[in-house]
Amino acid sequence: MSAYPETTRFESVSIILPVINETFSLRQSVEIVLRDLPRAEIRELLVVVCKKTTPEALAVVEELRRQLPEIVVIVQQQRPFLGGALRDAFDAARGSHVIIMSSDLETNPNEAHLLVAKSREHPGWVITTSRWIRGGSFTGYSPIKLVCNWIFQRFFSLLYFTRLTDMTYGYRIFPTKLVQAIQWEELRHPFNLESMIKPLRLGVPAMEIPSVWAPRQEGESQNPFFRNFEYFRTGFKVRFTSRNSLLKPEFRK
Ligand SMILES: Nc1nc2c(ncn2[C@@H]2O[C@H](COP(=O)(O)OP(=O)(O)OP(=O)(O)O)[C@@H](O)[C@H]2O)c(=O)[nH]1
Ligand SMILES: [Mg+2]
Repeated sequence: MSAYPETTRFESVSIILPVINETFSLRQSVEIVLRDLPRAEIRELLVVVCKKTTPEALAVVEELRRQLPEIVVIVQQQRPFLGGALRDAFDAARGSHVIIMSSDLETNPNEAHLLVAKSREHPGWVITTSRWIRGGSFTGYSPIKLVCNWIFQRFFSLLYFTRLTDMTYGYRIFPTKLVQAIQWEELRHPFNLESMIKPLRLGVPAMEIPSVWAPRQEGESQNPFFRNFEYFRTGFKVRFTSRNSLLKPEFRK
């Protein structure tokens, strides 16, 4: 049985915003979280950029850094893809907690303060969002994607004996010490699933709050549809790996 480092207090949050082609969506995401969260509780906004980030998006990132120099931290990602971006930001985070979200408005920024509110009540838990529970919804999701999503969710909840209903949706808050102790492997979008199932297998408590999903209005996704099937490989691998190997070597028993 491996013990993960526990967190007993909420102090502040590092909000991770990976950016490729978002301009007004990124600006709006930042405005909304600043409006809804007490400034003293925002440790930093970790804006993650890479070689693929467009000049228009970089201009907005730079403008935000000039306007909010004390909280905007630009992370130049070293590892590739979305999982790489989030993992690099985990390493940089200094708040007691981290939120992973998108900057394309598909993870509704109006809900970030609700994640923080639950995290204050349960600082040691992973608080995650679901579009499938009461109060959550999908608008403008293609019917085929919706059916596949439902099947994926049922499959993963059975595989992990959990009541969670939306484990592939990457919008959640974690204790920073936890994510810095886990041995992450995924570099692409299946990181969204890995970041839920590794805490689950370690025995970290988790709960969901509802989320209202709407499609992005600018730019396009970095995740072609067929790649969604790679989530199964991640799901199986993590389910049957030894629990001890889920943590970085220095945290293993
Ligand atoms: N820095 C960085 N950001 C990324 C990378 N890949 C995706 N992002 C950003 O991460 C967020 C989520 O990525 P999307 O490609 O929209 O993925 P998604 O919405 O989960 O995928 P779909 O549901 O398939 O559309 C967006 O704000 C992207 O711009 C990456 O390699 N590096
Ligand atoms: Mg998206």
